[in-house]
Amino acid sequence: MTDGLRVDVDGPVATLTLDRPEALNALTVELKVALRRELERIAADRAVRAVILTGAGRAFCAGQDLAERERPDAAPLDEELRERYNPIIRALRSMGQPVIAAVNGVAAGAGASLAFACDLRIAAAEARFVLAFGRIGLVPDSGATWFLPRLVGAARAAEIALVGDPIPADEALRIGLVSRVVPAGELMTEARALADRVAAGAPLALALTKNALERSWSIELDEALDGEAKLQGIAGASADHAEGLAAFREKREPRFTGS
Ligand code: T3D
Repeated sequence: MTDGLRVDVDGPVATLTLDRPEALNALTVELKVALRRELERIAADRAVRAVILTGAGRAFCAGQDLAERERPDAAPLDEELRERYNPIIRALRSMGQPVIAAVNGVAAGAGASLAFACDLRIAAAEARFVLAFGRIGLVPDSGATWFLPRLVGAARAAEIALVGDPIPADEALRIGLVSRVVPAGELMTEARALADRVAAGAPLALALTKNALERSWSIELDEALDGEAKLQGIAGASADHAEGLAAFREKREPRFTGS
């Protein structure tokens, strides 16, 4: 591991750890390339049914590595976003497996955006979110302006993005930015327990659910109803649906295969 990303696959759960603790896991080109590559690889791996994204040391991720940005050969900002950041966000949103952000510490700039783009967020009590862009004269990116209003509503999103005060974990829980806050020492155990529960679900149905939730933001109710009927047709024809019915009938846990 020289690119700053640690990948651990244990049973049906892949854990991706941003691992540059000396720079609060700030995102270098190498780390972004590795993260995109691993997300795309995992998306195609049917054996992986849930993903945990976390950070090593005291931070989740401090966003763009600012030392690298000051290098004369750094790519222009818009190019860096199009070529490196946006594909990571798209990969997180398009992969069928649910992704859990285990936010162990500060999540700043694009590091906060990464957490926002995950399907579920649980945080250590010490975690905080910092929309740090304004302090360096930039606009929120990597999906932050899209995710934030959807996660916490327009008024709070505006306050977070325009005022820029750090959001501590308890506040993040209160406004719905994270769904659980746990003591730091329990974060990974909790994240794994959550991942195991997700991984026990029917993979196709979960992927379709993730897709339907995503689409719901840009369509009217009528289209959503039609869409649900279509997706239910697909899920209903799956072997996993038959297995779910059999398990119910036989009063046992289902064993889903993803087919
Ligand atoms: O390509 C592009 O630029 C486009 C994409 C942009 C997306 C973005 O993410 S822009 C936003 C970039 N991120 C930031 O502006 C956050 C900068 N960091 C901070 O504001 C603070 O470090 C934190 C609020 C995250 C944490 O504060 P604190 O007091 O807990 O820690 P610290 O002392 O500031 O940092 C500890 C070390 O990490 C320190 O190094 P040192 O002095 O011990 O050698 C610091 O320089 C380093 N560090 C923190 N953030 C970054 C970083 N090094 C490189 N890049 C960073 N982003």
